[in-house]
Parts: sequence; C-alpha cells; structure tokens
Amino acid sequence: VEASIPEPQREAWRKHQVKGFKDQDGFEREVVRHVETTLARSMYNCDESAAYSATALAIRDLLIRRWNRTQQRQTFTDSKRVYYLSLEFLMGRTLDNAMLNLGNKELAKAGLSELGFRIEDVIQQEQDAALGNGGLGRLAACFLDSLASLNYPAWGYGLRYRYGIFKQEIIDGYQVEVPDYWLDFNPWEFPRHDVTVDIQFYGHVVKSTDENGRVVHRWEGGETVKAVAYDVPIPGYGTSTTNNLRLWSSKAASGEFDFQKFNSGDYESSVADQQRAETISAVLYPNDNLERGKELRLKQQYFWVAASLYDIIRRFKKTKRPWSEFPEKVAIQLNDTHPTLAIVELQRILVDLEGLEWDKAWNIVVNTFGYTNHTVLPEALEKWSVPLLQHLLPRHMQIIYDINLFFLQTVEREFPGNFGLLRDVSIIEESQPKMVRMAFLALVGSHKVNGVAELHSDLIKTTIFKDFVQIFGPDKFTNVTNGITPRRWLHQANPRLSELISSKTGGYGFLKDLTQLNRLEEHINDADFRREWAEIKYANKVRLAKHIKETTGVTVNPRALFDVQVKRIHEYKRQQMNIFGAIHRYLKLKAMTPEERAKQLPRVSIFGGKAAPGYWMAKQIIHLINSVGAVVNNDKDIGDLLKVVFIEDYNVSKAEMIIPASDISEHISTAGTEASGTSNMKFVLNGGLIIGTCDGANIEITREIGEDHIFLFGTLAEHVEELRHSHLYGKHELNPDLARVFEEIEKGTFGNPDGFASLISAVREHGDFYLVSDDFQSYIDTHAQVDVAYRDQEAWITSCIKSVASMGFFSSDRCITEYAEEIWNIEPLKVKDEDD
Ligand code: TH1
Repeated sequence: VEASIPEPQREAWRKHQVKGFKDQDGFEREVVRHVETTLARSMYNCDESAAYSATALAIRDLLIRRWNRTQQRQTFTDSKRVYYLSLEFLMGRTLDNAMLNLGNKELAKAGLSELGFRIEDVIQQEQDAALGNGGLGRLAACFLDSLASLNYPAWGYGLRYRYGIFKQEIIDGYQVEVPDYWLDFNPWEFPRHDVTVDIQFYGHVVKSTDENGRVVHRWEGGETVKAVAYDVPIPGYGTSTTNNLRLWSSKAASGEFDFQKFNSGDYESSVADQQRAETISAVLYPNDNLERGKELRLKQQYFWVAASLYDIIRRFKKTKRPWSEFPEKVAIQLNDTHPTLAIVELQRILVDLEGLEWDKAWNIVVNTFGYTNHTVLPEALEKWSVPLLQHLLPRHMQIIYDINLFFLQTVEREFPGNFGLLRDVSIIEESQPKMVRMAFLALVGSHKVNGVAELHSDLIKTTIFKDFVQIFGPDKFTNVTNGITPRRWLHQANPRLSELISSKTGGYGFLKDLTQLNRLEEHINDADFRREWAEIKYANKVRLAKHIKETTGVTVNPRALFDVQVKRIHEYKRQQMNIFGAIHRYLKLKAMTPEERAKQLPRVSIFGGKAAPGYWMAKQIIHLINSVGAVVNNDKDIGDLLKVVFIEDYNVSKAEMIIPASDISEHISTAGTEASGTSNMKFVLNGGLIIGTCDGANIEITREIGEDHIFLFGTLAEHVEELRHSHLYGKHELNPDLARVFEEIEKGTFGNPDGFASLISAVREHGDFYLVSDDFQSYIDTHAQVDVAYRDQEAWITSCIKSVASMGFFSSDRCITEYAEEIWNIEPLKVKDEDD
C-alpha cells in the first residue's frame, strides 16, 4: 500500500514540520514539556531519573529528524548499503554519546543546571544497553559509530534481547548472576509493529517437478514465529548522518491456530505457545569465546538472519533491479560465524523462491557476503549437529549438503585423489553425530575472509584455514586490524584529556582524524602541558578511588600505581597469572623489614570482569582475587603498599570510568589466543601504559608507539605448541616463585584452599595449557621493571604522551574505511544539514 501523502496536501505537512530546539532556552522548554506531558510529572515531582527521561526525549527528538532525513536520502540516491549482522551490540549508554555527537552537550549542561540538575548525575541515571558479552559486541558498537560518522549508508541487524548480559554481584567473594531486565524505559528504540516477518521452523521438504521439468523444493509445515522490528537511531559525530540499528523481537504469529485453541477452551496452552515464541529473543547467551551447541541458540540465529535477509531483500526489490545487481547494492558482513545461516538462506530464497539457477544464485551469494573471524580457540568455533539442523531447518540442511558437494567437486578437480584434503576441508565433519563446521561454510560462502589483527590474520591462514589458502589462493584472506571509536573512548570517557589534546592540536579535529594526535609530539617538553596531563590522570584516579571506596569499602591511595585488568574472565586471558603475581608481591613485602618496605612503590591491583555462569575455573579465579583482597587489604604490615580490589559488574559505563584512571593495564593472554583485544587500545589512548604478551593487537600497538613505551614479556606464539607438548611428554618444572605462591594458597592463607585446587592443578598437574608457569618469571620481572619505571615520573609521562601521539592508527574510522574500500565497495553519502 502506497502510504505517501499526495502533493497537494504536502504543503500543510511542510508548514507544520517540527523544528528542533537550537539554543539553551529551547532545550529547557523541551525538557519541561516532556516532564509535564510525556512523563505526566511536574517540578514538584521531578527526580534525577525523570530529568534523565525528559532530557533523553528532548535529545531524541533531534535525532529522529536527522534519522528520517538520512534514510530518505539513502533510499532516494539508491546507494549501496552495508548490513552488519551481529548477534551482539554492546552499546552502553546513549544519552551522553548522542549529545556529544550532536554537539549540544554544553548547552544541555547549562540548561539542566538552570533546571536544578548536574548533567553528570543525569547521565548516570541511564542503564547500559548491554546486548553483548565483551570485545566482539563492543567492536560492533564502535563500528556503528564510525559508519555513521564517516557517512556510510549502513544498517546494523541484531536481536532485541529482553535480558542483556547478566549483572554481576559479588557475594562473599563469589560471583552471583542477576538478570538484566533493561527494557522498562528505553527511549532509544522505536517499535515498528508494521515491520514484521514470519519465520518458519521445523516441517519438511516436498520435492516436485514444475511445468518446465525443473526440480523444485517446497518447505512446508512446522511452526511460525513472528519477528517484529525495533529501530535504534545511530548518530554520527559532527555530521547529520544517522544510521539505523534494527533489532528483532520474537512474538507468536497470530494465526487461526491460537484461536482454535482459545475456542476449544485451551486458553492456557495458547498463552504457553505465546511465551514459547517470545523466548527466542528473551536472553543473550552469556558465553564469550565458547559455543555450547544449544538448540535455542540455533533458533535465535536463524530467526535473526531470516528476518534480516527478508528485510534487505524487500528493500532491494523496491528498486526493481535484476537479481544479478544484488551485490552492487548490498554488502553483508558476518560478525563471526553466528550469522552464517544467512548464506544458506539467501541461496534458498534465490533458488527455491525466486527460481534462479544454482550457479547464478551462488555467484550472487558469494559476492554479497564477507566474513570476519574473531577467534582460533577450538571451543569457540561453531559446529551444529546435522540431526539438529535437519530437524529445525530441513531445507537448509539439504542446501548445505549441496554447497559442500559442489565445493568438494571443485577441490577434487584441482587436487585429484587427495582424500585427506577432502575430509579436512569438508563443511561436514564425519563425526558421530555429523557436524556442520560453520567457519568453513562462512568461508566458502564469502568473497573475503578477514582476521582482526595482523598476527591473528596470519594465524588463521596457517592453522584453521590453512587448506583453504591452497584452494582459494591467498587473496581471499585479508587483515583488518580492529579499532575503537575515539568519540566514546576518549572524548566521552575522558573529557578533560580530550580538551587538553584539543588545545594542543588545534581543536577537536583529532576526533575525526585520529592521526592528528601526532601533533602532541611538539609539546612533549611543554612543562605546563605535562603538568596538566598528570593532573588529569590523577583526577581520574581520585574518581575511581571514590568508586572503589563506595562499592567495596576499600580505601586506595590515588598516588599508588593503578594496575588494571578488566575484561571477561577466561583462562586464556590469564587473570590467574595476575593474581598469582599479586600473591608473589605480597609474600615479598611480608618478608621485608619495615625499612625495606618503606622503599617500595605502593600499588593497587584492580580487577573486573564477568565469568560465564557455567565456567567453573573462571569463577574460581574471581573467588581467589576476592579472597586475596580480603587478606592483603587488611594486613597492617602492608598498608598502602598493596591493595587488591575486584570491581563488581564490569560493563561499558564502568569501563568509561576505569580506563582513564589506569597507570598500567594488563593484556597478558597466552600468545596466539587473543585474536586482537581492543581494550589495550583504549588504555593507551587514555594515557596509560600496558604490560602485555606478543599477542593480538599488542604487536601492532608496539609497532606504532615503539617498544620503549610498552612492557612486553613471555613466550612467543611460534613456541607455544612445542612448550605445550613438552609439558605433556617431557619434564615440566614449576617456576619456583610460582611454587611458593601455590604453597601459600594451599596453607590456607587465603581461606579454604579446596576452592582454589583446580586453579593450581591446571598448572601443576594438567599440562599448564596456558603456559602460566613458563611465563611467570618474565611476568614478575617485567612488573619489577614497571615499578622502577614508574618512579621516574618525568620519563613515564613522556612515554604516555608519546604513546597517545602515536595511536591514530587504532581509530575504528581507519578500520571501517578499510572494510568499505577492500571488502564492501561502498561510498560515503553526505546528508546535508537541515540548516545548510
Ligand atoms: C573477541 C576476541 O576474543 C577478541 O580478541 C577480539 O578483540 C574481539 O572479539 C573483537 O574482534 C571474541 N569474542 C567472541 C565472542 C563469542 C564468540 C567468539 C568470540 S571472539 C560469543
């Protein structure tokens, strides 16, 4: 149905078009209006939460107008769009970011102050949108920010989880998970009850021949669930481009089915059906870097992918172009293998529903998709059992078999008789039951595959995808090193540092072109600049110390060295090594005379991060950290010399407070396990130094800032294999300092040692897969170097400033430009400002 207003009536629309506010007075008027009408409250009944709601609504009104204009413009110009498919978008808070991007935060600050509120407190009222686990989800959020800021026509597609990542409470030193019901008031989403897609599950395939003698497949029966679109505006920084993030929510499909049940008096079971449908988008799976093969997870993936593709195709069809032009108008990026079924679904639509020949269809599919790999950890590589896929998506399973057949035939033609190769590259693993290797499917169905940092992109070519380099050649593989948005991770998180930088680099241009940071080099000897730099770091530490005091009761000295490790808790990230190192430090301090102690550098060891609820080892690590803290923090011999704190519920908004307060942060994964890491970039950008292994993006950070400004240690990726082998088959001697640490834990110094037994035995008895003992000596030696270096504050500050000056490369703007030019082949489209 054509829903656009005819020309004669449009004049009235134009006349009444709502103009947004432009000044402080206008802002205040809109806030008061929203308090009084939208929220039905008044000045006698307006707390900080109401002030937040009204401010959000006032700012939102401005976003909506730009958003509509952007979408109209992109449609009108028929621009090629990129669709970023991600099961996770870890957005964090929106209000502050929206104001900064719109450039009206100062005005809002003054306006709120006049209305009786502090803008910082109002901003803090907002709940995080936490639809992600960690780095992968936050990367997707940074990409949306860059896509809009660079004016690329782009949409994100994801799931609208009713529950985001759980909230973490620490009770008696243990992690407790609390559901994150975040949708009570979410002004940033717009339900589109008119944009729905029916999604089919289960059923069977009917094969027949059409009038032209062609074999056709019809997928029939089963059940249907409805996908409802919810749209979230994504504003760019300093541009009016406002892109769209579309999140799907599941609902029961209203059909006669329910009515029959209702009429037959089976009302309760029709309600149960309703709820069963809604569970599909109910909860984010809380595993980072781990895949557990649950049926509901597969349902989520297909539900989201099928709804998104239907939507993309509906939009394409309006242009009335031939199918062959699909890849000229549509690029789809797969954020890890989670959306891989999109490849199969597009092939199904083209062949079964649109009647294209297989090869023509496949050509379109491959030219449309790009696949980003984010991990080589075997436990994170998705595999779905053939029987499960067959049951849930019978036609898709057939198509996967056909894709595999044609692929293996081309391999057989090029490498005749190489049955080992055929077995190794087959999309179907011949196990019991058979499994579909989703990474292989994603690779075969995409025109480009990329890793997320140089080392990682090299590793995938020599390990998991080695044979595919032989088959497709090296050009199918590329590297796009991850990046972060400087808007949120510098300007928003660290406004004072951002302002100082702007005063030295000639304004805020660096926020759009981060390489301008190199202008800081000229000021390296400017004493006032250096003093102010140090003052800002100190103020950020004071703010964090206050938070630590309020939430844990522990008093930390902001003059101490703040040593931070915040990220998901995982054995490969080696928080256990960090806490063993803290114990080692504690034991050394205890053994000293008071005179010796007086010469030591005070240190605060700060941890934060969530453990997946079913990850026993990770939970033990959290418990050990808290148990060590309970002893060390109350030891009168130690005082300020060492504090160990665990900050509860690490999330995006906590990161914005913690990262600017770090002196040194830890990125200490076993070499070859952390694909990139992105918090490493955030810490350096905020004037913190890092201690790290030669892993992921640490290597490129070193290349950019210079090896004098980073504390690298530990085994190199190329030696990990042989060391692991020697643990199992050769002799494996425990590092003596680590042995002392274990002894102390086992003595009960930190409480009942039973709770920590498997952390110790993993290293001592079970092959030390993550090389904690091998790397322990160089780890503690490097920390000793950190102590020495920190004492020379002038040299330290020089390192920090020089490092920040060299961080331009790590903007997600650079990263998105590489994707746009090398993978998506899309162009920016500037949307004119209304006022232009
Ligand atoms: C992370 C990687 O571990 C990290 O190194 C990288 O910087 C980040 O992705 C962004 O590229 C991953 N997160 C997940 C989450 C799931 C599955 C695989 C990965 S890899 C659920």
